Amino acid sequence: MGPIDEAMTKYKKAIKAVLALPVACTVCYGCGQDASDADGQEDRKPLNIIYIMSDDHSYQTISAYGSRLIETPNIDRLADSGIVFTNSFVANSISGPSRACLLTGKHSHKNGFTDNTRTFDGSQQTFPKLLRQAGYETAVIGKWHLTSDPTGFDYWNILVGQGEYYDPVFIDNGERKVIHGYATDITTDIALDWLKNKRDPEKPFCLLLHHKAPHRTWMPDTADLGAFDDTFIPLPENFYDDYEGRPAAAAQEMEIGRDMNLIYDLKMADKEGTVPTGGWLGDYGRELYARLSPEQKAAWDAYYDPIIERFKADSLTGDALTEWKYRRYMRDYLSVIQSLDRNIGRVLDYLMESGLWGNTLVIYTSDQGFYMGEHGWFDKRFMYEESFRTPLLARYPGGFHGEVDAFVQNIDHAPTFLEMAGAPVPDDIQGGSYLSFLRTGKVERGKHWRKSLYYHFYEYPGEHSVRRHYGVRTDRWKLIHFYGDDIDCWELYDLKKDPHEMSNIYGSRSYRRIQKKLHKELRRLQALYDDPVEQELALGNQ
Ligand code: SGN
Ligand code: CA
Repeated sequence: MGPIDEAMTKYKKAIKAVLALPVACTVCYGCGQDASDADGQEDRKPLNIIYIMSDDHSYQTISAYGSRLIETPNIDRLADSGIVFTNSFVANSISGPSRACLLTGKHSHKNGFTDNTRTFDGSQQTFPKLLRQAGYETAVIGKWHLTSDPTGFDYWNILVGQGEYYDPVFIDNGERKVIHGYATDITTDIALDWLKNKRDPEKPFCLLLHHKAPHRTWMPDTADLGAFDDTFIPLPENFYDDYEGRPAAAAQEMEIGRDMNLIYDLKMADKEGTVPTGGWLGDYGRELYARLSPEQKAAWDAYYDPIIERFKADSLTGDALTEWKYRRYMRDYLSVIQSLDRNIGRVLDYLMESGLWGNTLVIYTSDQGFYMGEHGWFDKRFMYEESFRTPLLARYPGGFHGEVDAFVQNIDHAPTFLEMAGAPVPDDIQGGSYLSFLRTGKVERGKHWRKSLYYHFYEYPGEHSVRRHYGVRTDRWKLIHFYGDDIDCWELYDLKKDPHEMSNIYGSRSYRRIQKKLHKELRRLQALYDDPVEQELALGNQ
């Protein structure tokens, strides 16, 4: 065990000891004690909610999920005293749609925000509006990405569109302001300021704290440049995938080797301009660099210039170039996570210092998962595991501590928060409340929990060329239908035998029975969620 490992073990022990301290108060919003512990009864006042969501953070890069690439000690603090959901998924693996699912508790075809080109209809029912009616104060800070202005929030201060890493523009309740600094720090500063100085301390609150990090193009904070240069980064087992039997996987445009831009994504903009820009993306990459302040540029140059020189001297080609790109991508991505984790620590520290830790539900998740080189990819979109899954950790004061393997999906947050607030959950919400998992780790007695998940992705034609598809996943099987003018293809995976989804067994005689069962389950889910796509396609094909 090296010195860093030893320090980590000590740190984790110390944190566990603090978290295990007995606590007693039920009545106030600021004493720091676990609300439900005082007399063995539930809290009489509703808990606050802090929902922290990052953008494109893979479970593969969280130590609580067993990452060997990075330690995320602050995100792990939620695991140390709360729940790691080991089967957490999204309904549509892309930002805007994921956010619309969160707000409405409904699948994309019901909330209307099916892909990133849409504008969210802010007049519809959302959980922040319902929480407000139940007496909560609500705020959203950071990435919003739904085009229309937020509705249902007492306070909103959001990034424009995707947002920038450096000197980002925020829209503060309608007013645009450029803020000097690094997006993850600034988003956290704004959130802490709201918690400390702006909210009404008499009311329970719900804060949605949405980070831009670690979205493309993975620009680290100057403080974290080079933090992972000595980390061993192995290639994923299926890095060199040939996509045999999977035409949609073969048709994507998100391969690290072919599609990742040297300048835009990997920051190889040399001063002489000899590294080819690879089109407009590279030009845009040069612009991003040009926009840095002199101090930011100096830190950037000190780190990247020697790497650029070495890169030029090595003149890599073929697999060597692809693997170099992969490791550069990963080192930047991990550095961005380091800042994210540090900033989550700032929020948790404040909750502990202020006493809010004892009566606040804290969630950490991402808008979807992300490829860390699996199948040779970056980005998301597919119903394959790495992007269908999303990390989810939750710490409910006085609640369950451990792993929960029930299937949860991002449409479940809305009903959970409403139930927790004692507000009615409208019938048209499609997700289920996971409150009993938070409290006891189990499904409520006498109730059933889902055994299968429904997924539907729509953004095609679109960036990265992932075809439209829908599907069903059970604990062992996954059935997917890719559809559209240029594709009509079913895929079936046995996740037990083939966890990396390399072998499409659809149509194989030995799996005929399970295939039939999954088609039936898919039809059941499409009827349950009222998504008529399969019927529409069948009609179109007649
Ligand atoms: C941008 C990125 C894409 C990414 C989408 C969606 N390109 O368009 O790589 O898939 O966002 O991401 S970039 O050139 O602008 O970086 S999402 O998480 O916001 O849905
Ligand atoms: Ca995203």
